[in-house]
This record gives sequence, C-alpha cells and structure tokens, in this order.
Amino acid sequence: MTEPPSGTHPRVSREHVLHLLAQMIRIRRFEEKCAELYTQEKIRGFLHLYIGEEAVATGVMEALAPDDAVVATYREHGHAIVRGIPMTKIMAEMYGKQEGCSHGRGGSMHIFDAGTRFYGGNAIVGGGLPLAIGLALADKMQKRRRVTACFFGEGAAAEGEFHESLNLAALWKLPVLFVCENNRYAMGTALDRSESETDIHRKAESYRIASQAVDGMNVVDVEAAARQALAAVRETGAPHFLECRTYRFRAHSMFDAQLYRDKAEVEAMREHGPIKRLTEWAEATHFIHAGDLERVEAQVAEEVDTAVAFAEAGTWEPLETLTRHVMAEEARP
Ligand SMILES: Cc1ncc(C[n+]2csc(CCOP(=O)(O)OP(=O)(O)O)c2C)c(N)n1
Repeated sequence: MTEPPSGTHPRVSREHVLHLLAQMIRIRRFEEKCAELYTQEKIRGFLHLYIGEEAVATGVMEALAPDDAVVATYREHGHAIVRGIPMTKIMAEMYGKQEGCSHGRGGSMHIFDAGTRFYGGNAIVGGGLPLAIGLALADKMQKRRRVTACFFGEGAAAEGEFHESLNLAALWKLPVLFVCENNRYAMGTALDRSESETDIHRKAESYRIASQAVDGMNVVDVEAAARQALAAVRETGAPHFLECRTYRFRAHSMFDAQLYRDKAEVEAMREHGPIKRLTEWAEATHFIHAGDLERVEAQVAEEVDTAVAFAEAGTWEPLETLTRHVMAEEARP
C-alpha cells in the first residue's frame, strides 16, 4: 500500500505512527501469549481474542480523554490495554489471581478498572449498552462534560437493549459514542443471515443519531473519525454512532471450529490486517526507519514477559473470602 491511511484530520507524524503501531502490537502479542497460556491451562474459562480488530480500540482510545468512560464487551483485552490498565494487572486477571484488576473475580471477560474509568468487560451480548446510557445520564444530570464510549459487536444489533439504548440516548440527548465493531460474524452467524439491514449505522440513523461507517482496519481512519465524532458529542451533548468495519482473524473463542467461513476469506482479510497495513505504509513513506519495528517488538516482548511473571507470582484468593462481594457488605440507608 502506498497511499496514506485516509481520513479527514489524521495526526500523522513519525512519533504518532510509531505510537499507534506499538499500541496495536501490544494488543496482538499480549493475546498471542494468552492463546499459548490457554492451551497450557494457565488461563481457564473462556477466551475471546481481538486479533485483527486492534485498529478499532487503538484509534478510538487515542481520541478519548482520561475522564471519559469506557464500556466494552467480552472481547476487551485490547481495549483494556490501550486504555492504560497495566498489562501486569490484566494478565493477573486472566490467571484469576488476586493481583488482577478485578481481583481475579472477573477473568478474561470481566476486566474492570475504576481508576481508568474502564467499566468492563461484559459477557452479555448488548449488556454494556444500557450501562453506557446510565453512565452518560449520570454525567448529564450532574453537568459533567464527559463522554461514555461504548464498544459492542454487530451481533448486539439483534438485541432489544441495542434499540432501547439508542432510543434513550437520542431522546434524552446523552453524550455517548457508540462504537460498533462490525467483524461480520456473531459467533457462527454471518451478518446477512440475521439482519435485513446490514449497514448497522443506518439503524442509528433511524433513531436520529448522527452516524457513519469507517474502515476499521485502518487505525488512522478510525482515529480521525473518532476525533470528529467526539468533538461533536462534546459540543452538542448528543450521541454519535461509529460503525467500524473490521474482521477477526481468529476463531470466535477457543472452542470454535469456524465451519461458517472459508479459510480463503480469512487469508484474504489477513492481507489487509491493521498492523501489516500501517507498517507497510509507514515503511514506504519513510515514517518508520530500519530498526524501528524490531525495537518496538523487543519492548513489547519484555512487557509481555513481565506481565506473565507478575501473574505467575500472584496469589489465589483464600477460600475464606470467596463469598465476599457476593452481597453488599453493609446496607445503605
Ligand atoms: C444475551 C446473550 N445472548 C447470547 C450470548 C451468546 N453469545 C456469546 S458471543 C455471541 C455473538 C456476539 O457477536 P458480536 O456481538 O458480533 O460480537 P463478536 O463476538 O463478533 O465480537 C453470542 C450470541 C450471550 N453471551 N449473551
């Protein structure tokens, strides 16, 4: 690819391109390590990888302010990493150790961190949408000028919560950035097998929400679109909907034989992968130089190794405290 990643006002500088590349590589290498650890049974339960979709979380998160809120799905390791939760605490959470960001109670699907206003990690398809509406309503009622970014898959469009949330966000004029990660498949169901309108952003239009589709494999496009959308949300207080067209390269979860799609399709999409694409463009345009990529890879490898060592050294919650947090510790008046 020799054309620059398009977009209206991309912040393209050598430093920024390297930063975007590094963020996507951090997500990719962390998850590759998680897949390995899963087969070794170090990580248990479910594991949904974001590999292929890194440009979406990376591009959107660049445009968010530290006091904005983030709500994500069960495919949220990448969002957590680029939001700024230390990789050590995320890996410890994957292991179910007490030192994890959800104290080992959440695991892969329920990463949570109040410090970075990261409100999950949610196993329920569409479950994050009403949560985002509540967070944004609270901000509006308390006159705080913050935005809630809500990430969800296109499969959520089949849920009632999607429609209820979009309706209320528009009706009550709530500062929500809806980010639909349209990777074409909801588990084994292709989008055109379940939806009569496959342009998901058009559903948002029907609720009178400003909406657009963007190339979710191009991090610069995603960042540019997110910056514009967030500027509009901050200016008007009204919601905005971004449909990011992306693709997951791996199976839905670790238990998926992928009989619903051709290997050739996956291979063809890999050729347009977000890391490959940005790297090739950055090399062709001399934004990155010989040795840059190797340096980034070495730093990330060290970060991942440190995270694994931290998780390995972590502790299991003792049996005596297992029922803590199941009920509220003290009743509020
Ligand atoms: C309410 C609900 N229904 C069904 C499921 C089972 N389920 C888990 S993932 C999934 C597909 C979701 O696809 P999508 O929203 O497109 O997200 P993706 O996995 O593609 O990121 C389904 C149906 C669930 N977790 N929650």
